[in-house]
This record gives sequence, structure tokens and C-alpha cells, in this order.
Amino acid sequence: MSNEQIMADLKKAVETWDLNLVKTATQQAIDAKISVGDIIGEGLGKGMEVIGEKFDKAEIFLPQVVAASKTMELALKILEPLMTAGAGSLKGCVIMGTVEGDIHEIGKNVCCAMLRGAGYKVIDLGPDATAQDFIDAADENEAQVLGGSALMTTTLEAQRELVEAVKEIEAPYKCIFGGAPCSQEWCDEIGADGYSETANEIIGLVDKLVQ
Ligand code: B12
Repeated sequence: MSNEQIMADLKKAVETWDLNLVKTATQQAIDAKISVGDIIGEGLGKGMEVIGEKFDKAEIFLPQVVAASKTMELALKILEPLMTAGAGSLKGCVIMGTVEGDIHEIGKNVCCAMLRGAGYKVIDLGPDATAQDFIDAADENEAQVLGGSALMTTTLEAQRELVEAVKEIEAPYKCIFGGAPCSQEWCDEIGADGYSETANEIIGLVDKLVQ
């Protein structure tokens, strides 16, 4: 089977929330030595984009979005062993989470996966993480970077709160943000240290900050 066909199957599996197809296609992609970045960014992620667009147009509803999310998560689980860098080779530590009040996790999970693949220790706080959760985890793990995801306009404000909480205690942590309603302009406004639109770009961003 060609790599193009495998990528098309990965996209289709998420779009049609087909758990069997996602298992087979992910394994085929691994066997074909397609990079984890391409499997996620060019395959599974493209399927999730279609789901997002259909949901926005009310062509599908929450249960279908949840089913597509579960399909994507199954693929990320299968990819996990490939994304854990060996001990001793870690480039630094990043605390990732979805900010307080927000339960969207897929984009954040993709970022975690990409960072692990690039050799970072990643502590994933999951969804609905408070500023204090980020700071506690960073203190405990001597992290350099805090990455907060927000998918709703209403939860963007929690990104600002994280920046302010870090400034208040004069901690050296760099704050970076992302998520669909987030932007470079927003990050400049709240005094964040970085923004990236995609999970592919997050690696370069973190590399620069931990240098
Ligand atoms: C999937 C989804 C869900 C799933 C989430 C499942 C899960 N486990 O995560 C479920 C069904 C649970 C859900 C629930 C809700 N959702 Co919803 N959901 C979506 C949907 C369709 C796709 C989001 C997604 O996963 N995209 C795919 C990922 C890969 O992309 P991404 O998240 O943008 O991440 C990429 C980048 O942004 C970046 N990135 C992400 N995080 C970070 C972090 C850092 C640090 C960096 C650097 C980069 C970065 O890298 C990622 C990979 O490239 C969007 C629609 C859309 N078009 O976005 C709505 C959407 C986000 N949801 C929305 C809403 C309103 C809700 C609900 C309130 C319910 C409802 N009434 O619809 C609840 C939320 C309750 C809560 N308190 O949080 C709205 C938000 C509106 C707004 N602007 O405020 C949207 C935009 C839909 C809409 N048009 O109405 N949702």
C-alpha cells in the first residue's frame, strides 16, 4: 500500500470515527516508517479538521465529535511508545494543560505527543488545569516552559491569569499558548513568551525558549 493511501486512511478513519481503520492505518504508517509528525499533522489531524468544519456548519453534532475524538485518541495511544525519548536524552521539561474551565484536549494531546517525540519530558495536567496546577507541577519538575491550551473565547482569559500568576511569584517559567481562538496578537497583549498555531511549530518554539 502506498504512503498516500495510508495517509488518506488515517484522515478517513478520524472523519468516520472508524476505530478498526484507525488501528490498521496507524500500524501501517508505523511499519512504513512515516514520521509521527506526518501521521498526526498530515493524516489524523486533517480528519479532525474536517470534523471541526462539519461541526461548525451543524452538519454533525457532539456525539459524532466525541466519537472522532476517541478515534484520534486511540491512534495517539498506539503512537505513544514511539514518542517517548530515552532517559538521558531529554532536552527539558514542559508542563502542558488545557486551561481552567476548558475541557478540549485533542490539540493539547497532539502538542504533548509532538514534544515527547522531539525529546522533551512532558507533564500533562489534562483539561481544566488552574494556574496553580501549572505552577505546582513546574516547581516539582523543575520545568522551563508552561503550555496552556484554550479552545473557547471564554477560557482565553485563563491564559492571561497564568501569565500574571507566574509574574507575581517572579518564577522563571516561560508561558506559551495555543488553541483555535488564541493568536500571536493575543499572546503579545497578555505578555506571553510564545504562540504557535500548530503542533508542528511548537517544537521550534520550545527549542528557542529552553536554549
Ligand atoms: C472536538 C470538540 C469538542 C469535544 C472535545 C473532546 C476532547 N476530548 O477534546 C467535545 C465534544 C467534548 C466538546 C465540548 C464542548 N465544546 Co467543543 N469543539 C470541538 C471542535 C469540533 C474541534 C476541536 C479540536 O479538537 N480540534 C482539533 C485539534 C487538533 O486542533 P486544536 O485544538 O486547534 O489544536 C491545534 C492548535 O490550536 C495548536 N494548539 C492547541 N493547544 C495548544 C497549546 C499550546 C501551548 C500551543 C503552543 C499550541 C496549541 O496545536 C494543535 C495541533 O495542531 C471545535 C470546533 C473547531 N473548529 O475547533 C469545537 C469548539 C471548540 N467547541 C465549542 C464549544 C462551545 C463546546 C462546548 C461548550 C459544548 C457545546 N455547546 O458545543 C463544550 C465545552 C465545555 C467546556 N467547558 O470546555 C466551540 C467554542 C466556541 C468559542 N469560540 O468559544 C467550538 C469552536 C465549536 C463552535 N463553533 O461552536 N468540543
